[in-house]
Amino acid sequence: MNTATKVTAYAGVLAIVFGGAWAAGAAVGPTGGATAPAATDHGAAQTPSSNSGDELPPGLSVAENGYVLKPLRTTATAGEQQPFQFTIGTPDGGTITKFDVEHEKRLHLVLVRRDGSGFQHVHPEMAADGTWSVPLTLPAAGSYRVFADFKPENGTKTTLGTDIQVAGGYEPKQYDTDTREFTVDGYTVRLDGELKPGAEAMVTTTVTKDGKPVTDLQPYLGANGHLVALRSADLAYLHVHPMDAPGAGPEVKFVVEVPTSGRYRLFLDFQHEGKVRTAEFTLGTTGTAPAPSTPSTSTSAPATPPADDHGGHGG
Ligand SMILES: [Cu+2]
Repeated sequence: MNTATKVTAYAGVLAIVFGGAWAAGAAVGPTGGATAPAATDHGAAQTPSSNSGDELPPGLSVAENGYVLKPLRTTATAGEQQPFQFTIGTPDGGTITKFDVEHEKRLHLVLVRRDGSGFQHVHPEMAADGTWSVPLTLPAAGSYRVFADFKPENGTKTTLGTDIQVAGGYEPKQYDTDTREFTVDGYTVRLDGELKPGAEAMVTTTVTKDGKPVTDLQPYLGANGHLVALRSADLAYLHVHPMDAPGAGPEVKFVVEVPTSGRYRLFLDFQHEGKVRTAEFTLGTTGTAPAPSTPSTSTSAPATPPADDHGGHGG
């Protein structure tokens, strides 16, 4: 137990003696999140729906909420399978070894090249000392963004990001037109719905094979599919909530929070006949952010931004 923790524990005892107001002050005291008190667990950091687009989305920083992503190496060789290893640490140099299971895993690792290509979603294994490891093959040169999505035990759900550099001739891809249909291994996946800046948007993905709807999708990470949405310009990692739906396809629906206008890359992992495949899409926002005080087309539209009653994001 470090000094800060001791101080807080002592403060907690005093708080019981001196009452509630004191407790509130102590709970957000000097611990900095590594020993995150319950008060911040579902607090301000988890309620992102300001309509301004100024709030920083997850995944843009290597350190947040009192956690630090520490890769052991930040370079890799194109086309070679190599272990990618990292720890989740605390600012004072500690290493976190206890994580909650979320979406069936203790940590989700998503990576994509900085141009928006080469998406991978893998699940590293953790050694007893807190070192996470996963074999990775990065197929081509470039800079790859890596996202670690996790929630330490008694901590805050967090997405941290860092980069892996792969030497060689880099031929970036340009995703500047909307792409709503993707074919992989004979499956065609379509994405319907519009992204509106500053609002939550529902998107529907539909999986077909040989022109027929697939109605026996298999659960993957606790849902019929798993969607990752990234802002193209900076690879911000957006809040996505899977929507409960009866049956097993062909439709899988998600709610995506789109903070700003611009273009987004969306990646759907779905499982059928024992194999997970990924469909990818490019989508620009349409329209403008809903103005809180301007009654427009809908007479029933609330004057306030849509409330985020979903808690954390569903990464
Ligand atoms: Cu995952």
